[in-house]
Amino acid sequence: HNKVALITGASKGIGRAMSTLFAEKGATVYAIARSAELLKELANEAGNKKGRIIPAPCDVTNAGAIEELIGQIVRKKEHIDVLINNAGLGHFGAIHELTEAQWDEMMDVNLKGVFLCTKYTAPHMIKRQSGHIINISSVAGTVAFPGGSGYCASKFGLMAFTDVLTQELKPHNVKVSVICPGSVQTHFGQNDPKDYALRPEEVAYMAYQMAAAPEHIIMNQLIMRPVVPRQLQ
Ligand code: NJP
Repeated sequence: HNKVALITGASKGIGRAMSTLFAEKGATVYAIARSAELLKELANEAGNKKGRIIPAPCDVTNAGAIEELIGQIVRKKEHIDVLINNAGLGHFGAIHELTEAQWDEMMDVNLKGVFLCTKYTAPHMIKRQSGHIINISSVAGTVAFPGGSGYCASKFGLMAFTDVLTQELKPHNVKVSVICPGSVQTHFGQNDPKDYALRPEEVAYMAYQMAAAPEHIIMNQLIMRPVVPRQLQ
């Protein structure tokens, strides 16, 4: 509690569940996503929690807007304890079906958005010699599969980015972690999620465990998958 967390992709799915849980635990959450209305609703729902959710409507691919948002938070003398880079999306299909616009959107949100949020947050964490950056990657960042050319490339890229940051920020006492979930029941992707898929609250629970771990412990990487019922295997 009394911690400040920036969570991207907070309007839906995993980001929404993480924002709610962190506020329940007493954190001040800056909820970042493009849908201002959804963020407002989320903040109102969190009204009776120990912490609070502050809507921060912003597109993570917009460098100027992200720099301004993070600058504003820091100017308010808020420290940033946790940054969760969660905003992301996937387009799936054979290579000849994937459009250039879909490719660019995945690279922009899944990689450039993470770069920008991290670039403007890390200096404050380095200054305080404290902080935690948690990236939400995917099992698709550890195992490639047909139809996932762009998505897997973006998430494998995020794994490399995470690895570099872990090494760069360690001397400054800033933790860097990554969570790689399997299927989660959210708005993600084109298909209806399987009913055995992970629930967003379950990913949020694990993100909270990482962020709340004792100072001397860092959980670097978590791969979490749903247990698929035997008859479907
Ligand atoms: O997806 P969804 P998830 N700027 O679609 C936001 C990874 N993952 O919760 O801007 C700012 O319900 C969007 O908000 P809005 C996945 O790769 C998932 O499942 O208002 N925000 C919304 O809040 C991703 O990294 C599964 O439209 C932007 C959020 O992102 C993370 O989990 C499996 C934005 C997406 O909510 C969360 O995805 C897996 C932008 N430019 C990994 N663009 C899974 N669900 O199965 C989008 O392995 N957002």
